[in-house]
Amino acid sequence: ETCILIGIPVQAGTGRLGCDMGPSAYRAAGLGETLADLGHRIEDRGNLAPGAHAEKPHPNPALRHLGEIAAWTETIEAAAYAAAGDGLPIFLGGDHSLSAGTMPGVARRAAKTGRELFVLWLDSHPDFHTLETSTSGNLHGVPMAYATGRPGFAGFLPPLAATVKPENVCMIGLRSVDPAEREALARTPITVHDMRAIDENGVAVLLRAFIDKVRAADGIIHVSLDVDFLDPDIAPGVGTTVPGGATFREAHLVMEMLCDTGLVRSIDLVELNPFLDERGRTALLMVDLVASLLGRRVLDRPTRSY
Ligand code: DIR
Ligand code: MN
Ligand code: MN
Ligand code: MN
Repeated sequence: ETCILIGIPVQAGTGRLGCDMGPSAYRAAGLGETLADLGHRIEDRGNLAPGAHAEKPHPNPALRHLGEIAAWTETIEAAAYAAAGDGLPIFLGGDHSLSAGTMPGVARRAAKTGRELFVLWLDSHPDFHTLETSTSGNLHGVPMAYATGRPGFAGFLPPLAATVKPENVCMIGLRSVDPAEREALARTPITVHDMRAIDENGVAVLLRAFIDKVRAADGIIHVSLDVDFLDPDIAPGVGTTVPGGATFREAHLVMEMLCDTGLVRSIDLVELNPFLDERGRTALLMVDLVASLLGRRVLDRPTRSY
């Protein structure tokens, strides 16, 4: 497998600075070397940068950096489309607004190759706001709404060449959902599993159902992993910690089950904020999770004190 690392140091989608250091932290934590040790070919394409942009006024005065995020989205979509044709891209964030580019880009590639694209969204948040409903104004709260084609983005974010089908999206780990997002999610076929669903069923049962659905459609999987999917006790390096997140074993089990499918074709690693991290422990945990996703077996995992 050729793993293509693409740094996306976007932080304009969040309320606090530091996510721009994410790609460096993943490289310093040994992501490339770790995957190479597992037998993968590594191609590091460096970091993306947004094109020139002007800020755009929008009727929602809370929105921040809409012009900048639009410029990032255009660059990211093109890079994602290209990389998905060459190997397995791993997008190193950067905040979650980058998924407004990666999901449409890999969706366009999937459409071209005739494969059905599914998205596994691992996050405490659904990021399902439209530009109208965002109250924080932080555009990391909108990528799923945009990529699934909810209205209101035309003229602000780039027109979509390909959308993600909402019935192909499965969210696991939710525990911070804004009222407007809850109402909108109830009106879509997106599969939504909150933390209670994990507690009651175990994450394996939920993920198995999703994997069965992907297999039945002969589909491929894009994984979007937000650091705040994880419990803040094990992953403090993120701007929006929410208590009660996935445990170390729940997260690794998800990755191990995904690995067994062989169907993951692209991965977002988002919201890592190295400025808030404790001596790189969150970056190292994220690297270990990707290693589990790409072939490291439980008995081979090095003992690490994070
Ligand atoms: C939050 C999203 N619902 C907002 N927060 C996120 O700002 O609209 N944090 N995505 O990671
Ligand atoms: Mn700006
Ligand atoms: Mn998110
Ligand atoms: Mn989140």
